[in-house]
Amino acid sequence: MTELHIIEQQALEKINQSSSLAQLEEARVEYLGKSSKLMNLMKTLGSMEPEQRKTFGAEINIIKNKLQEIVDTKKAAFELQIINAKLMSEKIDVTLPSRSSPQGKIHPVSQVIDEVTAIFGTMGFSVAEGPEIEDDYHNFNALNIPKNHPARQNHDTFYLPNEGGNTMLLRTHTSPVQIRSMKLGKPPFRIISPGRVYRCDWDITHTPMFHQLEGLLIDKDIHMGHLKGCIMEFLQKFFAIDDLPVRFRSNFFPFTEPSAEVDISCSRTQGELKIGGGEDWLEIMGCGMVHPKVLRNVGIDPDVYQGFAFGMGLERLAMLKYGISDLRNFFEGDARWMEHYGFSSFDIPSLVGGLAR
Ligand code: 2U9
Repeated sequence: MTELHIIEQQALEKINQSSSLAQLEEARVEYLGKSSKLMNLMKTLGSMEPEQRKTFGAEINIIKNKLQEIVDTKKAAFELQIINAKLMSEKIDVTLPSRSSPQGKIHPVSQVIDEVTAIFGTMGFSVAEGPEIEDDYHNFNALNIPKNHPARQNHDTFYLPNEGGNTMLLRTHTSPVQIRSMKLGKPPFRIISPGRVYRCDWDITHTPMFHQLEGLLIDKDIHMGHLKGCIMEFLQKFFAIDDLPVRFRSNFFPFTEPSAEVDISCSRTQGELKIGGGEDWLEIMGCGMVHPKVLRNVGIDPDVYQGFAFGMGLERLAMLKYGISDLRNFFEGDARWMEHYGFSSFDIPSLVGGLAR
């Protein structure tokens, strides 16, 4: 047997005996690597006669390719074995129920925003947004609340340093969003504006930041009948009570005329509040027909277009619908409170999703 065939036999033996990727690699380096016996034989080709070089070179190449092919096949088999073993040990049981605790929750205010938006969405309203840092023109003047108007005192405004001669402030309501939307577009309008508002007030029923949702509808031939119908539809859907009695009580707001506060029927037995079908009334939101001066301020002719507006506090809605007693807990970020009052992010938002919980 020639030296070449001895090397071939030894290589085949070592490769076939290797029982792991590491052993196979060791065999490959020994018999096919740069300083292997096979490669050393190849280096001797240069000193051979051309004819001998041709036959011996071809022979080495055949053996080298044969060994490489066996190594490759064996390597692929080992790799497959490793993957299969990994798949078996890391098996995932897709039928296991999900763990509930590490899952975050939807804050009740976000849930209420989604629910209210869905209801007004069915009535053709879309969501408008605007800045939380405002100037006093958009927050007050345009809404018929001029300087020194007593209504400004009620708003407990956080004032900021003046900017370019403008008095700047944190918006006290989301009404400037509607002012900006009307100045930018053309009637008709059907918008709702949910968002944060700020008032310098801090006690058991007031926090310096809370959430409001206001709505505005401007079109031709709009009257209080439309306002009442829209608000009743909203309240009955939101509280999931078809025949929920709703009362409109006359009030004053500078930006609407006439204006009303809206009450829903309720009962209070032994301190427990139940919404719908009682002898008592509960104030829930405010509304009115948009003041002609406000329409003129944004360039709308009140003899052609009229409309109504409404506003509500979202924490209050969440407290009433979901039985949350303390307003201050909404902003404390206590994970236990969120675990209890929050909503699953897997819930498909629906009008009565919260009640069916
Ligand atoms: C424009 C014209 C009119 C928005 C309105 C109310 C009545 C209202 C309160 C509810 C509870 C504020 O959060 S709260 O304290 N809001 O009663 N808001 S009408 O009227 C507008 C808004 C924008 C251009």
